[in-house]
Amino acid sequence: MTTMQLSNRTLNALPPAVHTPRYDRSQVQASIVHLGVGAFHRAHQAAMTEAVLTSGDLAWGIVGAGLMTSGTKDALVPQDGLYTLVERAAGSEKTSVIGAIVELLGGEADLPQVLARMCATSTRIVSLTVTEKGYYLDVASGRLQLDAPMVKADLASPSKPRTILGLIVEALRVRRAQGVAPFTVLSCDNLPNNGKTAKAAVVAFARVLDTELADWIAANVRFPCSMVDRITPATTDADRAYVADQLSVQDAWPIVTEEFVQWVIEDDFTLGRPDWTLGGAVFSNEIEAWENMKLRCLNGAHSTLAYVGQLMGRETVADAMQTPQIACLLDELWAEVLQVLKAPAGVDPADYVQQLKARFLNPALKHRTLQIAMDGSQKLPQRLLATLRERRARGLASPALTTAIAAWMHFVVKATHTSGAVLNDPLADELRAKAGISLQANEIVRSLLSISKIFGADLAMDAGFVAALLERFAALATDPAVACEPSLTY
Ligand code: CS2
Repeated sequence: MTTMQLSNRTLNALPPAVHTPRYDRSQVQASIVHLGVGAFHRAHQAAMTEAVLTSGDLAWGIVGAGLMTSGTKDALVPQDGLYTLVERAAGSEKTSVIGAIVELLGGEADLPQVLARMCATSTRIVSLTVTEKGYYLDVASGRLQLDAPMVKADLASPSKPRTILGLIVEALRVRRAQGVAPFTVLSCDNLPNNGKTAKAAVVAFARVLDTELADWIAANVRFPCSMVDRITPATTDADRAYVADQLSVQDAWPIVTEEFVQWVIEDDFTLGRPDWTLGGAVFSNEIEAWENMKLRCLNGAHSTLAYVGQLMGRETVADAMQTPQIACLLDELWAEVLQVLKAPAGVDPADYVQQLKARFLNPALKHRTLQIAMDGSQKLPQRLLATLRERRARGLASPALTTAIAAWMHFVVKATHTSGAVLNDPLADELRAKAGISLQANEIVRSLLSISKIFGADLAMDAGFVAALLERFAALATDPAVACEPSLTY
C-alpha cells in the first residue's frame, strides 16, 4: 500500500485517467465561505464550482468551514484542500481530484477565523449545508428555537457566535458598520423554500438583538432558494482503500457519490455569482416546485426506505429496493405523492420517479438506511406530512404515507427499548420519553403523534388518520413485509 499522500505536490503522480485541476490553484480567489463542509458539499457545490474554475474563472474559490468539528479540516489541510471525487454509475465511474476548496477551517477554535472570513470584503457568498437542524427552527411552526442552548448562548454573546445564525448576523452587522456590502446567503439544505427559511431564521435571530439590524437584513440581504440533489453516502474505510488503490496515493477523505447531480438555483445574488451552469446547474424562478418534487419524491421515499428497511434488516438503500414488498410500498407512496404534486413546468414527475428508482437501485452506492434514518423529527414534516395534509384536504386516504410514519414510530420505539441503541435526532430525549411511556401500541402512537413540533396539532385530532396510523403500526409489528404490500384501498 502506498504511503504517498494526495497534495499539490503529488498531483503529477496520479494515473492519467484521473481528472485533476487544470488551473493555477495559487491564483484562485477565495470568495465563497461555505458553512458545513461535509461530504454533500464536496460532492455537489464544490464539484460544480470546480467546473467554473476549470473554465478559467478563478474568482470563486471556497473557504470550507466545519462548525461542529475539525474533521474535514484535519483530513484535507495536509492535502492542500484536495480530495478525490468518485462519481459512480451502475457500470462505470469517473474519478476526479477537486481543487475548489482553497482554505479549510474547522471546530470551535477556528470560529473567530470563520467570522473574520465572512466579514472580509472579498467574501461575496456564504453558502450553507448544515442540515435541517442547523437552522434552529421548529419544523412544524417555523418559529426560531429561542430556548435551544446554542441559540441562547449566541444571543448572550453575539460577538462569539457558534451557530450559523449567530455567525451570519454578526458578520452582517460588522459589514454594515464598516460600509461593506452584504454577502448573499445561499442555503443548500433539503428544506422547502430553503432561502426563505434561512432568511426567516436569520432575521428572527437578529430581531432579538437589534430591531434595526433585523430590518436592514430583511431589506438588503439576498437569500436565494436552491434545490440540491446528489446522493452521497458517508465515506467508508473501504472507499478510502479503493481510492488509494486507484490513485496510488492516500486520500484521507475521498467522496464517493452517484453520477446524477442536480442544482436549481434562484438567480438572486447581490455581489455576483459563479456561472454554475458550467457544472450543470440551472437558474430558475420555480424553485418551490422543484424543491417540493425532490423533497416529496426523493427524500420522502428515502425516509420510507430507511425506516421500513431498518425494520426489515436492510442495511442499504439498494438492498431495501431489492425487497419486493418495499418496492411495492414505494410505488404506492409515489402514486400518493404524484396525485397531489404540482411539478415544475415541463417536467414529467412520472419520468422523475422512474429515474429515482434507477438511482436507488444503483448497486455501486452503499447508502446506509441508518444514515438516512437520522434526524427523523426534522425530516418527516416536509418529506411526508406535507403530502399527507394535501391529500387529507382532498379527502384522499394515504396508506403508504401512513405506513412510512408508522415505520418511523417503530424505529423510535426500537431505539428506545434496545439497550445501547443510539437515536440520532435533536429531539431524541423527547422522542424516547414519549415512546417509553407505555408498552401499549395505542398509547405509544398517540404519544408520539402529540409532539406538535413534528406533527402540528391537526393530525392528532383527525380520528380517521389516527385509526389508520394505529392499524399500520399494528400491521408493521405483526409482519413488516406483509404490511408493506399494496393496500389497494384507493
Ligand atoms: C437523504 C438525503 O440522508 C438523507 O436524509 O435523503 O441526504 C439525500 O441523499 C439527498 O437529499 C439527495 O440529494
